[in-house]
Amino acid sequence: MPRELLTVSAGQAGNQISGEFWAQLCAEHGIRPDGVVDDYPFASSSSSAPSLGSAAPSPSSSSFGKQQPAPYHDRKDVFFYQADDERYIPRAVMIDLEPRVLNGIRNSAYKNLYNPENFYSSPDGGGAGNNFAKGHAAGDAVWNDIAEMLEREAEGSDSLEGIMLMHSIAGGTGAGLGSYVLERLSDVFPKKLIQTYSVFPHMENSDVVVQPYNSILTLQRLTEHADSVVVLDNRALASICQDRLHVGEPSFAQTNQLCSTVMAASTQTLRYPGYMNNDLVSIIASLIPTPRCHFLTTSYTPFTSDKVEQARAVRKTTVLDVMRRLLQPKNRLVSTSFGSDAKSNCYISIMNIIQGDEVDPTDVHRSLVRIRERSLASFIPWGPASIQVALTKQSPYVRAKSAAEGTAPPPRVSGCMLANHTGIATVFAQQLQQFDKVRARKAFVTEYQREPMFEKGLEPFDEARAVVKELIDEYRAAEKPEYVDYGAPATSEALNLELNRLLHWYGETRSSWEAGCSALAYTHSAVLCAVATPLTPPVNALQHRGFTRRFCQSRSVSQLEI
Ligand SMILES: Nc1nc2c(ncn2[C@@H]2O[C@H](COP(=O)(O)OP(=O)(O)OP(=O)(O)O)[C@@H](O)[C@H]2O)c(=O)[nH]1
Ligand SMILES: [Mg+2]
Repeated sequence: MPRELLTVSAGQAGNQISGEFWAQLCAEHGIRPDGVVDDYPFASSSSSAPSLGSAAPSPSSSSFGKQQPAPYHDRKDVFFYQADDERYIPRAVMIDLEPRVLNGIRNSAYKNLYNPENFYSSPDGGGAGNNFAKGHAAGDAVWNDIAEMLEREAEGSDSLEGIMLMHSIAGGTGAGLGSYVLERLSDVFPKKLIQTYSVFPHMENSDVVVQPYNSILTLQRLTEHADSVVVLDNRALASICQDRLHVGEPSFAQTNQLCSTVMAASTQTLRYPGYMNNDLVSIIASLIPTPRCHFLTTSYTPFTSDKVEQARAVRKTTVLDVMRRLLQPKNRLVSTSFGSDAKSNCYISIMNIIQGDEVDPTDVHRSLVRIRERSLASFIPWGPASIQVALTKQSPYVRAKSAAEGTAPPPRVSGCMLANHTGIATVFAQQLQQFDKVRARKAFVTEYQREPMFEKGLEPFDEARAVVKELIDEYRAAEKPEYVDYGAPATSEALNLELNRLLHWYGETRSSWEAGCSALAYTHSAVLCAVATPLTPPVNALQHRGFTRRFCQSRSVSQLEI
């Protein structure tokens, strides 16, 4: 059964990244900018036919209709649905309070891809002027229109699994209206997973003076209303462009291509599924131990870009090289390797998604041994340290297209790491520090006081600050063994309540949850799980504490404890 996803993008950054993301998905699923499945030259040139390994036999020319379905095993329906004329349409809703960016998408090469009913730009078109409170207030006026689009898309799906919000946290629309949408989503879709891809501002090179206010107000909502937040940090994106791709002043088009590459790779196991990690809940649940610590960092290697000349070069890639590079801070899309407490920073969890058609599982095992020997990753002291590895196929469409067009082929092996890393607290702490500076001076608050949220005073700033401070404290506490008892419910009644809250959080019933867990424990092959080891005492302690069992279980069966 397909587990579909719906994307919602808000504001300039959100919509520009969304545009790139959908272009990337089209390329990876062989869908043309008008939604028609492309006639790829798989059959005409056997030398350019993608090698898919034994699981996917080489297609015969007769088996190639327009849909080219079976041999490629791609799930277009996770993100797209088909119109009556069989064109593929993105399950995407795009909203903005000013028309410029959406008009750009409406006039782009992909103008016929999207459902025109799924664009919402505010009729008065002024934007939220970098003011969270203004964007949030606009929510009341525009919510009915947005909710109608979302409900229509949800009703048109067989089994919608989740909603992905793309936005920046520093402006007015993506931050304020995006937060409003987040707050309402959990009412309208209480059982759906809510994941966000949130652009964090470049701290030293900020183009928005009131960014700290907007960021802290948004971080509060991301903490309280999202199940998982993938942090895309503009500072890290800029330094990857500078250091790895040799671009002095990267454009948003270039940084957004990095974002879309990582976003596509992080959903690769859903779109080219194997036995495990083929729905969002299984990915999120094994990375996130407690509801609040749900901010994920990503790394990717090797970055290539058709928008950057130097990044077109091909080099030799191996599994070990990819897995080693994924642990290097310079390949992270979050700048976490700084700050006085960098030494105590550690991983709570790691999932590596390795893409390659001929990856030898023993190479993965060897790489993990090497990572352990060299102590390349330090883990939390309160649970088993393990790296989960998911192997996936590369998109055959991308390879076939590059072969047909004579352009550089995609790397033989590439990797994306999703990680829960305590260093993320440093990013929040820096935001808080900047916030405290402007808040102490009450700088620029009059613009906010004009909006309903602040008409009774500036308390909403302080409430947001308190939530972000607690989040930082919890991530820092997670670096110590005593975290197992952090905020532990005092009575068994409270523990039960907490447990039920966690169950609700995954939108699952207790029995399917338990069943899912045992299925997870005994499924092997796809992720190369080692034989399940008995739960170690710390895992039992975590379960007792009410940590999500899937998190605990996935750690006890993952490939190798390091
Ligand atoms: N990575 C990336 N960041 C962007 C992009 N566009 C804007 N930003 C960053 O996003 C923040 C500003 O948010 P925007 O998305 O422009 O603002 P908005 O949500 O449209 O809100 P208003 O225009 O104020 O109504 C700044 O930190 C920008 O540097 C983009 O295309 N990519
Ligand atoms: Mg804008």
